[in-house]
Amino acid sequence: MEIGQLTTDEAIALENKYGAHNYHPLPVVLDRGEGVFVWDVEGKKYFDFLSAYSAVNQGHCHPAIVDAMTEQAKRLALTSRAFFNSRLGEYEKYITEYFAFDKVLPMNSGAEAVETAIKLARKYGYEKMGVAPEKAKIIVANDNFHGRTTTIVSFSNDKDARKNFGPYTPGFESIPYNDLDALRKAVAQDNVVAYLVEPIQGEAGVNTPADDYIRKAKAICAEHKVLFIADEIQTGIARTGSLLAVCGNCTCAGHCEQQAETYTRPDILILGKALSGGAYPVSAVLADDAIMNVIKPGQHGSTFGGNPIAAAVAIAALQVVKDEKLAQNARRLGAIFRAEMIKLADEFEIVKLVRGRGLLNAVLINDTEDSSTAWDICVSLMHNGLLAKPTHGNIIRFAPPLVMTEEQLMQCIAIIKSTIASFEKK
Ligand code: IF1
Repeated sequence: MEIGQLTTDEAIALENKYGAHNYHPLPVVLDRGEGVFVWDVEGKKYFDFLSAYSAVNQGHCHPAIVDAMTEQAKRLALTSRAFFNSRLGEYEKYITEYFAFDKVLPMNSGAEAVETAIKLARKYGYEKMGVAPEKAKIIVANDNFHGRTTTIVSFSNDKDARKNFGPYTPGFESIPYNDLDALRKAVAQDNVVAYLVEPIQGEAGVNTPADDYIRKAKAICAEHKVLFIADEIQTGIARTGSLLAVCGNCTCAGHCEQQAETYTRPDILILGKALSGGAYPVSAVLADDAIMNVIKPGQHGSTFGGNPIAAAVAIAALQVVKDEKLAQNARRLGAIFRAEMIKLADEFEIVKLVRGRGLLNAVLINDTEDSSTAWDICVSLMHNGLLAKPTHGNIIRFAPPLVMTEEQLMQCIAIIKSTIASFEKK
């Protein structure tokens, strides 16, 4: 079957018949992507306002990233870590200097990197903090999303993500997000080794905490000698208008050697998604030697972790972020987007509010959690040439590639406005 010969209905029928039903996609079959645009199998063009959940920050099929990937794929794709390879050391130096940490542990998916951070924190707890064997406890936030492995869903309160996947991994305690008193109480307990948190909760509906929450949360962790682990898989790599969401409101909105006073340096930083610009599964855990060196040969790893293609792709993807000033663009366009969505909320009953930072935003639709309004609006947006998808309940996440121009953004805002207007109860 030639690429691009399938119709939308044929492609959907094949996925329904032969693929597990672990997703409920919008009824569109994408066939090509370039920058902020994607095309379906019938050649219809759309603005991508999801960016594969913030993996495609650099835009679809960015030439510099694709070239790096294809060049390396033609030279050496995979060696396993049984041997050294000519790209990994160069990448490890590049990324550790880029984010100012001593070391990186390269993995593939975000969940694998989160699992790596959990293992690192636990091992550090036993070997450096004197935590009693098997007693390590990690604090997490309610409504978290850190991936879908059995250990990670063990500390999820999302029933769909968790139900019937037990028995669950012990050693986790969940507290209210954006609640410093709850955190202070939790980390004061015995055997607590870390607090694992998203600087902005993406899946929870772009739940943005108080401006000083992350900074104060880290300070509380430091006071109790508990590791502060930032999951920046979705919020990192310029998405929120700075290099990392933990950069706070740093005005440089770029790569400032992380010396800005607003920067909250995590003890362990977790990256994924846009670390590869969406071209290849690449994730990473960064930490300083005191923490990272508790992992000795043979104690952790993966077949593809740190492979030459991932190394080449990640260098290219991070270079694009710097060269094209994506954080600055995300900051500027995000402010315009939220201002326009606030006007929408003022004008239309159906829009409750907008929230977010940079180009990670969400619009809360004024309807009951179980209503299909947000979904119906996204289907209409699709017909009108813009792809977005609801998160939980009636919240629509809007997250375009960070390479979007202001002119393109205004076109998208016009599409969103006219679509929302058509849903306003007459
Ligand atoms: C799905 C959600 C977003 C993440 C954070 C770790 C991971 C993710 C903060 C795991 C992944 C993806 C997973 C994808 C949909 C998407 C998602 F809806 F699931 F929650 F973005 F909000 N930490 N998020 O956001 O990374 O293993 O997927 O590479 O599973 O449906 P991964």
